Amino acid sequence: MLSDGRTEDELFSFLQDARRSDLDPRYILSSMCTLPHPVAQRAHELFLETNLGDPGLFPGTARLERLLIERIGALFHLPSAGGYATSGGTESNLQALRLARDQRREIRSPNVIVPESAHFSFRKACDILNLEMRTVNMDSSRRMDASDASAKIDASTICIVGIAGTTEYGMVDPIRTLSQIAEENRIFFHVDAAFGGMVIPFLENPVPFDFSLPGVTTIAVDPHKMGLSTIPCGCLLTRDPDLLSILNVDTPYLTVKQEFTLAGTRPGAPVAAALAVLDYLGISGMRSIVRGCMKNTHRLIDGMETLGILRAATPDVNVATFACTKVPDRWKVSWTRQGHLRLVCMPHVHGEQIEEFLSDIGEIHA
Ligand code: 0PR
Repeated sequence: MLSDGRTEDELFSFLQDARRSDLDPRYILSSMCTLPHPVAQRAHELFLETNLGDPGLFPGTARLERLLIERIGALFHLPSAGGYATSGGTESNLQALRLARDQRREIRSPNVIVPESAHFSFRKACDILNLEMRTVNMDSSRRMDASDASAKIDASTICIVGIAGTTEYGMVDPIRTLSQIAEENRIFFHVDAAFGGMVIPFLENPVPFDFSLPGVTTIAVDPHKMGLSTIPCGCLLTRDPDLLSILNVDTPYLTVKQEFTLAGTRPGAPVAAALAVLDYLGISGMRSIVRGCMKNTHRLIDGMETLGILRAATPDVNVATFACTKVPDRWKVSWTRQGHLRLVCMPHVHGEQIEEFLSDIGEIHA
């Protein structure tokens, strides 16, 4: 029940109590989010009340959103890409499929080709948009089997989805081959790089996954994951800067007369935060963060295998998986649908924690 109000001290001790029940991030090895970078926090605070849903009131913030899309577009080899800041991967994936569907309105029972490894957001999107989801098998490396994808395409296929950095095993699908298949069949090709989009460009040997491949139509990427931004900040990028306009609805009483976004009110704060991190760290700063995460991932795999706990995959990004069923209690880990132990080496997971984890798990597996 709503009270008659309470003192600020009382209120904040109540809030801090709740906060103390949240888990200590040092022991969280299951999350694809991380502690926001200090410049992200500072930028976020500066933009608290900004609403990108009515951009005419916040032209400065709206400019930052355009800059964020431009920066990521350039990182993805297409500075002229279109796009906007979403609430995260789920919204980006939903909007991408919506674009694909609305481009092919003449198709009566549309289907989408999605790898088995896809994030569950595709299930939600297909449900909402009334699309048939055709699931593609994995190959032995846990990447999408491109020939199975090809075999599942028919005249009612409106979209192929590839994943650059799978949620469970950290694999990058054969995006180049899928791009060719999409081009040959003239089908919309969406790349879900929600996780990998802020990792792959900063690797020593990046695999092609972006607009450098001519078949790629749209890309989802989340600054609130490896971009060290505050939550919520995802981005949907489109090769054609005008593509999103097919989703336009009239918004007669706003400062802009049409919008293509899913949400109406949209926070500017995490967008400013995402841009702040990218501009502050730059390419070399991001490379160094990604290098650290990959180093920890490889050390974790080596350390576990030395203990006799074998890897389930050799990942392309910072997700490590193992044939293992027991983990010491204080560590927060996750398990894949196939029952593998899954550990994500996010920027908040430092080398010391990896060593501590290895020593803890070594004790129970001795
Ligand atoms: N696409 C991929 C490849 C993803 O990994 C995720 C989320 C999404 C799309 C959906 O993104 P949003 O959750 O931003 O809508 N991957 C993580 C997952 O579901 C998200 C996550 C983050 C989960 C932190 C737990 C957690 O503590 O596993």
